[in-house]
Amino acid sequence: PPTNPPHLVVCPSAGIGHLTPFLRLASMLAAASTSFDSCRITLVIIRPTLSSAEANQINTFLCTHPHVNTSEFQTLPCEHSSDGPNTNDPFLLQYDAISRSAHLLVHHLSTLSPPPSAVFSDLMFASGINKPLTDLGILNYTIITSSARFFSFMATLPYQRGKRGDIVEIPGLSPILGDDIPPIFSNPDHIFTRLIETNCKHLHEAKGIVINTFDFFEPESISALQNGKVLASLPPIFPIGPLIPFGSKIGSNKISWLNNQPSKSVLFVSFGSRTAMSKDQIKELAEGLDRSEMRFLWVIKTTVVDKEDKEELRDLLGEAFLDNTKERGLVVKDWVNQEEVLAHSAIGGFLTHCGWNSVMEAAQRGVPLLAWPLHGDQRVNAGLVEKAGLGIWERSWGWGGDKLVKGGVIAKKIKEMMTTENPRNSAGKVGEEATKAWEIDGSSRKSFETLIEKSRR
Ligand code: BUP
Repeated sequence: PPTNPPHLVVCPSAGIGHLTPFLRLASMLAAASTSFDSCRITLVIIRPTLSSAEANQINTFLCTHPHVNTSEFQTLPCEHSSDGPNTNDPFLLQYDAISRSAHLLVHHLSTLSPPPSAVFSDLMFASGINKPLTDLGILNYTIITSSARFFSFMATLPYQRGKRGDIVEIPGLSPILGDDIPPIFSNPDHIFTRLIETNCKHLHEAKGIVINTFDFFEPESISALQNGKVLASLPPIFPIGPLIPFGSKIGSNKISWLNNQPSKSVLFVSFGSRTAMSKDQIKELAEGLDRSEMRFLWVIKTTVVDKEDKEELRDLLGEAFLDNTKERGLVVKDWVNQEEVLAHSAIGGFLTHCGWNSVMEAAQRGVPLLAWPLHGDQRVNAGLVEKAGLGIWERSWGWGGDKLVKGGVIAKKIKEMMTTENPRNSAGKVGEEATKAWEIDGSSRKSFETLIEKSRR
C-alpha cells in the first residue's frame, strides 16, 4: 500500500538567537528534500513573537521558501505574578511560557496532516514533548543553539551537586572556570536554571541531539558527547554546523557603504539581538572606536526588545563623536543583515558578544573576533573562540555591566585584533575548516546526511 511521504516539522522557540538556527535548519531540510520525492517540511510559527526582528525574519524566510508549509502555534500567556518567574527579561518569560505550553504543542503536532514523521524542536520543549512524541511513534530531535561545550554544562546541570567552586568538572572535558558560568546557575530557584534543569532531564527521551557546531571547532566536547563520556544516557549527537545561511539578501545602505571601503579594513561591531549595553559603556566604546582610528560599522542597541528602541544616535553618542568619525565609521540602530555583512570583503574583524550564532557565522567566513562576552553562554563561547584561533578575548573585561571598560583599553584591543597577523591568519584557517566540514565527506555534511536518513524512516 502507498505510504505517506516523510513529513519533517521544525519547532523553534523565542528570540532571534533561537529562531535563526531553526530557519536555517528548515531551509537545509527543504534543500535536501529536493533530492528525494515529495518530502513535506513544516515550520511551526510560535506566537507571539517578541521582537520586530523575529517577525521580519519569518516573513523573509517564507518569501524565499514558498514550498515550506507553516502552522501557527499560540503559547500560553507569560506569567508576571509575584509568585511567578523571578525575572523581568521578556525573553526568559517567553521561554517559560513556551516550556509550559509544550503539552499543547504535542496535541497541535498530532493533528497535523499528514502526521509528522520527525520533529526538530528547541530544548525549551524537551520536558513536555520528548516522551509523548516518542509514544506517538514520532521521532523527536532536540536542537541545541549553543556550543557543544556549554550544552555539556547544561546537560549535566541536573546532576551537579552542591555549590559551584572555582572550576566546574564535566566528564571528558577540560574544566570550565566557575567565573565563566553565569551566577544565576548557582541559584536553583532562578527561572532560567529551573528551565534548563527541567528540560535537560528529558534529553535521553529524544531520538538525537542536533548541535550547531563542527568537529574542527569543538573536537573535545563533540568527542566526549559522542562517546557518552559527558552523560551516558544521551542519545546520538549530530554536529551540523556552521548551519548554512538561507541567503536572505536584502540590499541596504550599509552594504553600499561597505562597497566603498578597502578590503578587510572595517571592524563590525554588534552585541546581538538581546543585549543592551549601558549608556556609559556605549560612550566608552565610542571613545574606543574613535581612538582606535579604525573604520567601523556599529549596530547599537539600547533596549532589550528592539521595538522599544527610540533613542536618537546624536543624543546617545554626541555630535563630536559622529563628526570625528564620519569619514570612517557608520553607526546604525536598525537591523543589518549580519550574515551578508560578515561575508563582505571590506570586513576585517568583528567585535562581538559571542552569541553562538555570531561565532558560527564568523567561523564560516574566517572573520577574526574580538570577544566581549556579556552574559549567558558567552564566556564559555569566548573561550572556544580563543582556543580555536578565531579571535582574542580580554578576560578582565568581566561580565556585561560588571564594570566600565574604558575607551583607551578598548582602542588598544581593537588595534591588536585588526592589525596583528594572528588572529587574522588563524581565523582564516578556521574559515577553511568550516568550508571543509560541508564538503563531500566533511564532518558536518556526513552528520547531516545521517540525520536526514534517520529522520525519514
Ligand atoms: Br543585532 C543583529 N542582524 O542587526 P546570536 C543580529 N543579527 O542579522 P543573540 C542580524 O541575529 P542569544 C542584526 O547574524 C545572528 O544570526 C545574527 O544571534 C543576527 O546572539 C542572530 O549571535 C543573533 O546568537 O542571541 O541575539 O544575543 O542570546 O540567543 O545568543
